[in-house]
Amino acid sequence: MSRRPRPTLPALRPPEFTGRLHDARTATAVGRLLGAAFAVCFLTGLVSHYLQHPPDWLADRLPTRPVWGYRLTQGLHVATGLAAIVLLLVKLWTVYPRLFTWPPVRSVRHALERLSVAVLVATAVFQVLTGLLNIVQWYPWPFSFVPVHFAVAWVVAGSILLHLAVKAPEIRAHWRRRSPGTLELPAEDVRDRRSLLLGVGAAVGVVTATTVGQSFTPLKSLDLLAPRHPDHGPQGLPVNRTAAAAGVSAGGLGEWRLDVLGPRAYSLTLDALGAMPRAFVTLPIACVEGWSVDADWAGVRVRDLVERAGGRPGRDAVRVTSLEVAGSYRVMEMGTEYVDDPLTLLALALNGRRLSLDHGFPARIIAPNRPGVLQTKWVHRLEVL
Ligand SMILES: Nc1nc2c(c(=O)[nH]1)N[C@H]1C(S)=C(S)[C@@H](COP(=O)(O)O)O[C@H]1N2
Ligand SMILES: [Mo]
Repeated sequence: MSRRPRPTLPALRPPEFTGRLHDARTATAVGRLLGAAFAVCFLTGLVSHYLQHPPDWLADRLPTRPVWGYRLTQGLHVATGLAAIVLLLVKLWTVYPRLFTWPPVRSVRHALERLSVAVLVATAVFQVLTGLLNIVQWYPWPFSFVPVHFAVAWVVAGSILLHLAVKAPEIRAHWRRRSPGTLELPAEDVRDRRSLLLGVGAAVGVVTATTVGQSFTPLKSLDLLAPRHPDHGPQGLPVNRTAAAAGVSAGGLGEWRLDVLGPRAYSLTLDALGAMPRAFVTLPIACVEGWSVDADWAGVRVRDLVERAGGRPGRDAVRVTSLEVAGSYRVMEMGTEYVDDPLTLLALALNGRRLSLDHGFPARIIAPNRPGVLQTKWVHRLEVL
């Protein structure tokens, strides 16, 4: 009788990955697209941030042209952010086996490199997820979205730069399919990689096509997955914050007066305001949450109101206060470029009809190249600064 071999305990070994395309060439190809999406997203995010919170030296220099500038940059911000979700998932799939490298740490340099990748992955996932939830206006966290999203953007940007520096040799070696000095990759991998990249392109295409119509209105009929449709809302325009949510009710508006404070302060009833020279403009509302649409507005030029109060358009900024009881957008300041612009109105009518309560009745601001959050509704006071 032969002796059976003694069963041995399985050695503790890291898992093996036999699937293909977890290689540096695929990581580089997907990483390039992801890097481009993040770069556009970051830069357009900065534009949005500085239009909303300009430092003092910039506040009176913000350009009011092109009128659709913010609409374009914010549309791109949300579109590239959504595309980045797809690309990030694919990129993580490509590289996840490296999570199990053995031994986990080879040197101090290796440990630092892995730590930097951990920071990059965590912040990138955090950033696209909070952005996604923000466009559906769902805030299941205890912090305030805007400052945190802004701060983490810098960490993501810094981590990407560090990652590019650390991985530069690998990226260079795999930038082209046949970079000089690299091993020839198996032929079937080349074919499958092409299929993977085509699939990624198709997925990004579908996500973009079914969401971008929320701001790129020629594609609005395809807008199936975006939270907003540019046409759906009272007077043909979506509403972000309703009068009810802002604590503004029609009942309290009987006594409404517009107060214009300045060297020659005055008050106007709605009838008196309506009797002033009227201007007609077509301008978009471009919401930071990524929807935007053009509308026809009629109202009184802010410039005229300021002049009548003894202010100097082109030299004076204006503080605008809403009837809204509380909320971050109750008070807004507008730099001299906006005040002076003939397209900046205290609007009284939208798409041919008096403003509805949800769109800011009795009066609201509409200004060119300006984030939606600063197009203050239910205005009752202008202060020349
Ligand atoms: N007073 C006040 N005005 C406001 C807001 C607000 O919360 N309070 N929301 C702003 C936002 S986020 C946007 S996108 C626009 C939308 O205008 P609409 O609801 O008329 O489309 O109004 C802006 N005006
Ligand atoms: Mo908005």
